Amino acid sequence: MSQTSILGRRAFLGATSSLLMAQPAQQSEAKSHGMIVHSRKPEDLEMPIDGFLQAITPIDLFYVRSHHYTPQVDLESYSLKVSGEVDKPLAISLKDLKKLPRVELVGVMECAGNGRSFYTPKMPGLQWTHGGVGNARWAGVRLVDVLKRAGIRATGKHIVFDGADVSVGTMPKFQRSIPVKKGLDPDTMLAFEMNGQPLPQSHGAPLRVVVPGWGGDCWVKWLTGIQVLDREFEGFFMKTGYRHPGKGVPPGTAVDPAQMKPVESVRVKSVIATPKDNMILAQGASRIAGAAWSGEVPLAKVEVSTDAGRSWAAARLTSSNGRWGWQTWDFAWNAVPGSYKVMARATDASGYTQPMEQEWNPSGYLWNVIQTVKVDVLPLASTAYRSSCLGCHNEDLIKGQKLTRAQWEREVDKMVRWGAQVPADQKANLLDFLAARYKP
Ligand code: HEC
Ligand SMILES: Nc1nc2c(c(=O)[nH]1)N[C@H]1C(S)=C(S)[C@@H](COP(=O)(O)O)O[C@H]1N2
Ligand SMILES: [Mo]
Repeated sequence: MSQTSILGRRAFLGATSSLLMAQPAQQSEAKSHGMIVHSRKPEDLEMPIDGFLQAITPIDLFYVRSHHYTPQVDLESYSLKVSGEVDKPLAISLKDLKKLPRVELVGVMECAGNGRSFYTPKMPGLQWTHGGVGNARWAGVRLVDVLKRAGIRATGKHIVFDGADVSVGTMPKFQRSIPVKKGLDPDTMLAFEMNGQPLPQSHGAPLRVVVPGWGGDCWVKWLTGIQVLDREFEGFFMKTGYRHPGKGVPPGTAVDPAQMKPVESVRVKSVIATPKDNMILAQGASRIAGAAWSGEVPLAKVEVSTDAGRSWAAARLTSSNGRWGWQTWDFAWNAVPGSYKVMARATDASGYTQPMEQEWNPSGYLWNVIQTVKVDVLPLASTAYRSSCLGCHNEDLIKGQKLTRAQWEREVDKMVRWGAQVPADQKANLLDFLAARYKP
């Protein structure tokens, strides 16, 4: 309670003391266009569901998750400090960093809390739906090359990253450590480019960590410091935040943080971008499509069901984003009139498939329950409903009615007087449809 009021107050002061805060505020306005805004300051933006149709997420649709206000890092004075269990502590300028071999990969980054809003019972935290995830082309240098230059010692077991963002109030700094094994992986990067552009401010300019396959919380932004430790980092975001029991627990239970492990790999998951929930489709050829990804264990396949999970058929992967990227997928559906529960499920190379039921955990991390999209497929004739009735208003006005066929006829006649166009040969069909669907 007191935490929120502190935040609220600061946000308020920030907004009114115009000049000082003007720049970050404007930036989030620009970026938030077309996004689901969870918070403007700190900046927390979610990608809308259509984003899952894109093989690479454009920067202006890429989600943003910042625990603190977005810092502006001064490039002139910037240097990356490397310290701890190393023989030669370093302070490297960006220019020198860029002299190391350049590497690139397409990598999906998913916030550990993505999908939190779907858990029951609810828990505090950003109420992400599907879009706390994005897939970008990252370019930079290998973390291992930097660590080698600093002469990492055998005593080094964990690597903690520090960013330039300053804590809001007395909230702990955002710092995360990863085990040395993952840090030495040639795919773990320090990125200064995203989708061929200099890393944008919201995404960590000038430098961020890229930890392929692992939750976004490890991908520290505005990176200023790397410290090699002989044990796991003991800060708040390791010991209290971003911990998972490693299995489902009875919904609503409190679990001792000591019984949980830091979130590392994300889990295999697929999202349906089209059709959307509660859509009305015309019978015939229809497209079911979306994106799927996995973490440490590679994605193996995506399947689609149109009968609530009773039977499954393979979807076609339509991108080639490599080992760490998400893949877009597509399924050609010959839709016959009826009501459907459309689902997609992804399976990883170990044979693990997304679950049908939630496996609850206290902070609502790693949601990957199979998504269900309800759609109604109408006979071609009843598509008169779509073309004649959903032009001026949507279904909301119609849904609430419980009318007999005779009442529907009077209603349709009234709409025709108001400008609706109902072809004469389709009126009977339309009335059958309305009377069957919205009846007393
Ligand atoms: C030319 C525009 C237009 C079209 C097309 C149209 N409607 Fe309406 N409809 C309206 C308006 C305007 C209202 C009244 C909104 C209000 O008063 O809040 C309305 C209201 C309704 C209502 C709420 C009850 C009522 O009578 O106010 C129903 C049910 C309805 N429409 C059904 C239909 C059906 C079924 C069709 C297809 C045959 C249709 N509408 C097509 C304009 C249209
Ligand atoms: N310095 C810093 N790095 C950070 C964060 C942060 O708040 N501060 N948020 C982390 C979290 S929780 C996620 S999910 C990703 C989000 O990265 P994005 O905003 O580029 O999508 O950044 C991570 N890196
Ligand atoms: Mo996150």
